[in-house]
Amino acid sequence: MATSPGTEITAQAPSRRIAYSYCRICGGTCGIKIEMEDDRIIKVIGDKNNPSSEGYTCVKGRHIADLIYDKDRFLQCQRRRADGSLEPMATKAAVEEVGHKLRAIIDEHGPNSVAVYWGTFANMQPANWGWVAAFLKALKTDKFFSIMSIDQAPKWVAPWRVGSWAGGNQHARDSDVWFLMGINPLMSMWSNGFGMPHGTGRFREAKARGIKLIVMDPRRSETAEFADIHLQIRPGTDATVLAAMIRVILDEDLHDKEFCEAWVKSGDLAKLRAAIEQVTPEFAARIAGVPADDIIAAARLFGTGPKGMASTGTGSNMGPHSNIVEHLTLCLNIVCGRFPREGDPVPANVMQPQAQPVAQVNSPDRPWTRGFQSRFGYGKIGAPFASGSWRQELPSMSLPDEIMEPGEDRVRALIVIGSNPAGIIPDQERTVRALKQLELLVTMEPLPVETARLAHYILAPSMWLERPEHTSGFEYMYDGPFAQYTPAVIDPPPGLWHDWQYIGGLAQAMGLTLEVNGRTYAPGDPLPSAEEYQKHMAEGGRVPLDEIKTYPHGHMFDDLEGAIVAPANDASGRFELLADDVVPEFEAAMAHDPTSVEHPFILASRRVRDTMNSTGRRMPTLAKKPYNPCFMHPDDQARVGVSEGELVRIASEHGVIVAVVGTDSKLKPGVVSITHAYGDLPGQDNDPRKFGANVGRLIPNDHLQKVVGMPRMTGFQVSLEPVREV
Ligand SMILES: Nc1nc2c(c(=O)[nH]1)N[C@H]1C(S)=C(S)[C@@H](COP(=O)(O)OP(=O)(O)OC[C@H]3O[C@@H](n4cnc5c(=O)[nH]c(N)nc54)[C@H](O)[C@@H]3O)O[C@H]1N2
Ligand SMILES: Nc1nc2c(c(=O)[nH]1)N[C@H]1C(S)=C(S)[C@@H](COP(=O)(O)OP(=O)(O)OC[C@H]3O[C@@H](n4cnc5c(=O)[nH]c(N)nc54)[C@H](O)[C@@H]3O)O[C@H]1N2
Ligand code: SF4
Ligand SMILES: [Mo]
Repeated sequence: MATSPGTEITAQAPSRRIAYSYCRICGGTCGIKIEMEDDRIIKVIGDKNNPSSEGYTCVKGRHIADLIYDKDRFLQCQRRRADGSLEPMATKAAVEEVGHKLRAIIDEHGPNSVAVYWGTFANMQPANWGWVAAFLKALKTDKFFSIMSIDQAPKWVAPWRVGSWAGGNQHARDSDVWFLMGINPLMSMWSNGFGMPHGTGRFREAKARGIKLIVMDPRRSETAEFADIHLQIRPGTDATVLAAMIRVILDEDLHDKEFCEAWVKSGDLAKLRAAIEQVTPEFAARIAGVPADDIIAAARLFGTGPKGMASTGTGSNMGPHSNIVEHLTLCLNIVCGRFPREGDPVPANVMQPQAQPVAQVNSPDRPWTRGFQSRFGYGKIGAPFASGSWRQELPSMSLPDEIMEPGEDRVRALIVIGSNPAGIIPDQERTVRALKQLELLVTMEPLPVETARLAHYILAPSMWLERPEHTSGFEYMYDGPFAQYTPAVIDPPPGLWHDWQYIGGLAQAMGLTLEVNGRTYAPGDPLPSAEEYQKHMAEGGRVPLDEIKTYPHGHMFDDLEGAIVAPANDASGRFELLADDVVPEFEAAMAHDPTSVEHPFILASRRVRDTMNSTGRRMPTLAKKPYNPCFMHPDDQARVGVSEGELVRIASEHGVIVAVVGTDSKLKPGVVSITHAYGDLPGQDNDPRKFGANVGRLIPNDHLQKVVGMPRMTGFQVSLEPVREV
């Protein structure tokens, strides 16, 4: 019998295989089950057997392969020709050419003429941390910048100025109350002490266990839906509400007197109380636009505890007085004594060494006043008191000045790792103008985003599932002692390197010797393989990597014992609740009154599920629309005279953008909310329906917050008017 045409051709069945791994698009690190045909990913779903994420994934994770196979991905390194077009280059040749150019710039202008910019996807690969730290050290440059200084940098300022508790933090798992401000972990997976939520299950469990939730957010966010008390404030008014809550707690004697007596600088409690004398719940209610009774109820609920902390996210850390918001959050936790005490258990680390918590205060310090001081008035700042922290950086908002202002140590070359600064640093026009003045802009970037379109060289990296990786760097985010290792599920496109290999390669091409994880790599030395390096990184962890590898779905190491908080060995440290240099900022925050200005709307920052900052924004399988709507309450749409899908002109004190109207009835009326990292390069994005709008253009580069220069990215006044299309 003759075979029909086609049967012969398919005689060899495609080879199918299943792999387990975890998604690395956001900090959720959700377990995934990957189906492949002939080594090409055809389907990704949640891994039900992953004990951390329990099968949860979001649309981004399920479509991770679409990003990896994006038709616009750079499959080779690129060099820009004089006519502006790109030409592909062999990887090694590109690395050597860039290395030699960097060397020449440093030889002529000194190490501080070369800067490094570190972004979200540098951070999402813990392998980068050691290599970049070693690279910066070998380069001898002070010019390191990262997204942290336009993200949650007040978390670096406040604990240095107030002091920090060496005994660690309390955990939501066994707390009675938790206060979440300006954070939406159900969507962002950014947990900040609450434990990665992975869908609504964890919140339901926590609520069933009896935890009370206070959520402060101008939007009835996915997280706020679970709140016992939702303080739907005007954006930018967090500090006033926090001050009023502290006032209620002190006046009603709900604070932890013993803790304050032992650990707060003598007289500081009275000093703080005197400073908030005017900030009654009624006063805060008027500023924030919420009932005074709700502020009082939130203060009582939190103050009664007895256990549980207040924690903040970007919404609270991006406002006009963000240093003070974080300061008062810390004060609230201190006043209520919400820290583990001597003898209390602290959760176990798995792949990280277990630090010994101690029941004492690390006294305030101001490390930014020592060492390198930039021409623009900044010292270097990094995470306080974190053991092994390598980040010491300058504010993002000073990068344009560093590039554009003539001077001895002007930045002439910039190496960008996993970031899109041309799209995400506020005051986009100024940022882009600066980037265009660089002699050398090199970006490690898989996609033709704004920064890549300005770069002289693009070093094309591997992407998520093309790398072996483990979760050691995310341990602090999990709800329990979880760890997972994943091999590379597919190979990177031929010839492409991992980001950290580019760093190692650039160093070698520059003649630099790097010391990484106790090993030395001189020019010409072979770099470790990706698997070997994962092993180096796991050295010193509590559970050996080989054991972690036996659990392909990851494992909750519930048997591991945590640490016990040790008695103080130096009880002299004290928290300072209102140091002299904090007072002017504090007074300005308390004077903040958004009701006193003419413009009728306040803009709030937000994230959306479909995209990770600028990643995925024009991916039709991910983002429902290729633009970022300006979300408005239906009442506000009627007020302005616009409806969903129409265009609206948004004007701030600094700039004007045109966006497409979206509807969100969960927003506080009077507040509009729009996500960042959309739009295009200035002058190239005439169609908001195709590209969206860049919110950063509404924000001035005014270095608003002391120490880190955080700009005001939420809680600023805008006016809206319809754009009549013909
Ligand atoms: N899907 C998705 N996930 C992400 C990201 C993403 O782009 N998409 N980005 C990642 C990054 S880089 C980060 S840093 C984290 C951030 O994680 P989160 O801080 O949780 O970020 P958001 O989801 O924007 O939540 C911030 C909340 O603050 C509210 N808000 C805005 N202004 C104010 C204000 O003035 N005061 C108060 N109290 N609330 C305010 C907003 O309405 C919003 O609900 O998320 C990460 N995860
Ligand atoms: N107005 C306003 N501005 C904001 C914010 C806001 O809320 N409002 N949020 C701020 C915050 S919190 C942050 S974190 C920043 C985000 O700023 P960025 O970190 O710059 O934002 P991303 O879009 O996540 O940029 C990451 C880049 O890495 C690329 N990438 C993806 N995978 C890889 C990889 O494996 N290797 C490498 N080398 N690159 C990869 C992506 O294509 C993308 O271009 O934006 C900040 N800017
Ligand atoms: S992007 Fe989605 S699937 Fe991936 S880790 Fe984050 S929440 Fe999980
Ligand atoms: Mo961020």
